[in-house]
Amino acid sequence: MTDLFNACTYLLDRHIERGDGERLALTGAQGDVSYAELHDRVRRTAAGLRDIGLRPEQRLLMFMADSPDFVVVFLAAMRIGAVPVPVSTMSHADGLTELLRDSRARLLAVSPQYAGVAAAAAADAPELAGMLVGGASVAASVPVHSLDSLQSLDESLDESGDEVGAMDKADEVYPTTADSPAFWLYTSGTTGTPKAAMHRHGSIRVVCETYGSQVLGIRPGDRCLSAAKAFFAYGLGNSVLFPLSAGASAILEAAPSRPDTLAERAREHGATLFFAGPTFFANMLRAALPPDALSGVRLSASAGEPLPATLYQRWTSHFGVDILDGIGMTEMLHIFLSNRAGSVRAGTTGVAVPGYDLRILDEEGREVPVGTPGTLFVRGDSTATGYWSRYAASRQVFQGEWLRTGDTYVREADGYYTCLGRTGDMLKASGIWVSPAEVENRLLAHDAVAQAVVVAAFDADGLEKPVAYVVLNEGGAAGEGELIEFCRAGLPSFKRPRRIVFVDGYPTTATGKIRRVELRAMAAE
Ligand code: 3SK
Repeated sequence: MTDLFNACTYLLDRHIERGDGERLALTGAQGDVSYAELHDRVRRTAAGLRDIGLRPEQRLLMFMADSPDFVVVFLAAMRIGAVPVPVSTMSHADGLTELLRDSRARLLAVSPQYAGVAAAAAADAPELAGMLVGGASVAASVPVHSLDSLQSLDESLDESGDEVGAMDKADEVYPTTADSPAFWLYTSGTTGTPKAAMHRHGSIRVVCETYGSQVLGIRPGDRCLSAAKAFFAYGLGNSVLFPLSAGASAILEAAPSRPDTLAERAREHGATLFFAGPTFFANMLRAALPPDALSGVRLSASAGEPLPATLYQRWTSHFGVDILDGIGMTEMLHIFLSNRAGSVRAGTTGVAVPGYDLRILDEEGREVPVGTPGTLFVRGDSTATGYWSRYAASRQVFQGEWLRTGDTYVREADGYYTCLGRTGDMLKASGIWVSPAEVENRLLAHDAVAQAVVVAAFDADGLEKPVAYVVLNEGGAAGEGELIEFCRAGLPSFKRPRRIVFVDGYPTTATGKIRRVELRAMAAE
């Protein structure tokens, strides 16, 4: 018989069984929650979810801010074999309706600040049977349950002395195995319609025992603070899976991430691990935070996009904290290629995380030699089982044991991997492949440049040429001609941008990735 395994008990009950219930699990503006309290709230919520009719494998869409309630609902749903689906809290009502309809969710759990948007979205979701709202009440087209009363349901039963019902019932963990469906995460990449990557209970243990334990070295005394929110795979690992797997603590911040507020949270709550992406790291420098703003942090991690070497150097020398740049994917749940503490090579994504295999293939599917660019493929046990109801897209991405990342990479002789951009973002200038990342890195080496994104645009002859969108540093001054000359001086001339467009920021996806496709369209106008 296959062994039973439930990700909720893996993340939570183990600490209680070891007598570590008094340890701090969650902290932040909404207060402290110990492992024992979290365990209790999760068990009550699990029983409450069952009572209101949520069944194994049914989806519960979570439109929730980073908060103790987020963690409780996510774990409680998995405990009863249901499938939580955290989605971006930046969605508008029509986007949320699309996700409700696509996932055919039975329940929608909402933080009070999003109840209005959620109620509007619910009106057009025929499979939805109820809403679960923390705190506030809201009028909706489906029955609305309060998260607080759901958690107190079993308390009243307990008091009545009914020992067989109440907490015994709350203790029932649905008999899942490592392969049972656990949770979904939507991804649309930088283009395209949202697709739900379906993850197994076992994937959670895999990422915790590989990247969490062997790269971050996460331990009970750690306090994790993430600029990426928990509805995003990167944030879910950083703020929920890794800290709970290790008996460590998560610092949760419901408000949108801003450099000043996160620095304040880091100080207030003693962050030791800090997670963000390159744009956030650049914004921290622009916010002119003092060098000791992250003095308690032992390590930072970056993902989402490649971290340019110059940004790595500026940030680490200002804050005195190292950054491990890595790459993950929603489809792989978390980071599978990363730099390691003590052997960072700035500008690279490092080496394979233990437990993952990598290969780089050319357009004909042949492995390329060292130093030759190609598309990166990854293999590992945290791979999603596929996309929900997307057969063609699943076949393109999940290729047997291997997953096609869609990123162009090159492996150097020393084994380090360097990202050259999304496979579709590479451009050909003068008939030679140009990596946008290489031109961006050159621009970033200029003192006046804070951020740079290079895309392909056609020139007057209909030939593809690089165009750069540049954000200048606070007080930085540089003209178009100067930056083009700066690139010509540091790169083969054909790689220099032919045009520089100065901007204040970039169009981004819900998870903060730059929408290059939009910049390409702008460059073509
Ligand atoms: O974008 C990434 O690099 C990433 C990292 C961790 C988990 C998920 C993603 C998409």
